[in-house]
Amino acid sequence: MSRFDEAKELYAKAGVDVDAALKKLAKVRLSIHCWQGDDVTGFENRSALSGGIAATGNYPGRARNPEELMNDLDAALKIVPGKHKINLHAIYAITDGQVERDALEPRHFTKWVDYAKARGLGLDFNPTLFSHQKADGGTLSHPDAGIRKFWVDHCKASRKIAEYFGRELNTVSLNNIWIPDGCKDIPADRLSPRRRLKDSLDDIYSVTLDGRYIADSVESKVFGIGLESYTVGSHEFYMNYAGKNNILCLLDNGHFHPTEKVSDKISSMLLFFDKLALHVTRPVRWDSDHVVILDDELREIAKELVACDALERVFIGLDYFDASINRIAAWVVGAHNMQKALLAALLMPLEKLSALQKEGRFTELLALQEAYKTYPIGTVWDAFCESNSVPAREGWFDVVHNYEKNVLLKRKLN
Ligand code: RNT
Ligand code: ZN
Repeated sequence: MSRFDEAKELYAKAGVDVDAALKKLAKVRLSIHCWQGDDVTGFENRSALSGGIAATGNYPGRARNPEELMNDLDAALKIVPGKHKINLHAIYAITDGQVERDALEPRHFTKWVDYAKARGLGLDFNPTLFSHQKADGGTLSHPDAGIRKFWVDHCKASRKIAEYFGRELNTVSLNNIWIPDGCKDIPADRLSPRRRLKDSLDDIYSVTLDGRYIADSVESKVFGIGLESYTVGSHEFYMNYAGKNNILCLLDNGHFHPTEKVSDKISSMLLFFDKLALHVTRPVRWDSDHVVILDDELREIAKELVACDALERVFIGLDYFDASINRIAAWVVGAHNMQKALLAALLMPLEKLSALQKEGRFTELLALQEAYKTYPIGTVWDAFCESNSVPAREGWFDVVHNYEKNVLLKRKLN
């Protein structure tokens, strides 16, 4: 009997159908963030990354143009099992000469649509409300009406682009708004900026688009670098805004207090919203956006999605940017870990465990949950990779290493 068959038998005894689990896993489309490929730089030739976020490190081989970024994405996608989506930011528009962000149109993204079509991928989208001189003192909550309008127009433009992606690629494209607006020190007035943000959002969402092709979300945050004391778009702000306006409230697991867990929020969100949008990252001491590893919280997030039977109701976006390691490996490690966490959850006999909880048999519940952690998940993962023509275990690393040698190290940054 093969190792895989043995593993299947073991899982069957625990009440888990491995083939059914793999089928469900194969359907999950992750939204893979393009911005890991170039440290959130984009193609605008503009100022450095701003907005209270930071990509640290100077690993060689950053993608410098659309062609390089697409090639690098291809290199990563080849070793991530399954069909996925690419998450774009407005600064990745492919234009002849500079186009201001409020003037962006679907036609500035046709090359990405061609790229996605040729590979059977979906596309998600984000307006970029940072790394721009008009974003220095705030964006959608800025005191100056002219600056607010510029960003409102940018967000309106970006929603049209997302709808275009959805229509062209026959998917629902998520358009997620995140703004950096906030204060370094104690504000005198917390209310007015939030009122202005609310008005800006009302304006942005006053345009009705086709829900078959676009979903809208707003992303909250607790603080940014240089914006430590006040964040206009806080969690309470967006939860209320999203709930009242029938859009999605995106949860980024780097955007909460260190002991506050997104995994615990998922069931509550799903009770009140049709869909849920996530940014999966790894905060180390702060919103540092380290590469996602298979840690307890990632596993718990995945377990909640599976336990709530929400795999078809969730947009799972990866969101980290590590410039200190090979960027293709960073994509692969994070995507694999998200998939492994989902697989681990799909391989748990959750109904049996829920029954134990209901019956108050908590000793058994603890013992079993711990026992399943060392079941042969790796063997099932290897089989999943092989059936998707992806090298099993760490075999993919050689592929990345060769790509680094042959492609990345030949790029000279000037
Ligand atoms: C910033 C947010 C936001 C960004 C991307 C680049 O803290 O997490 O989602 O990471 O839009
Ligand atoms: Zn995020």
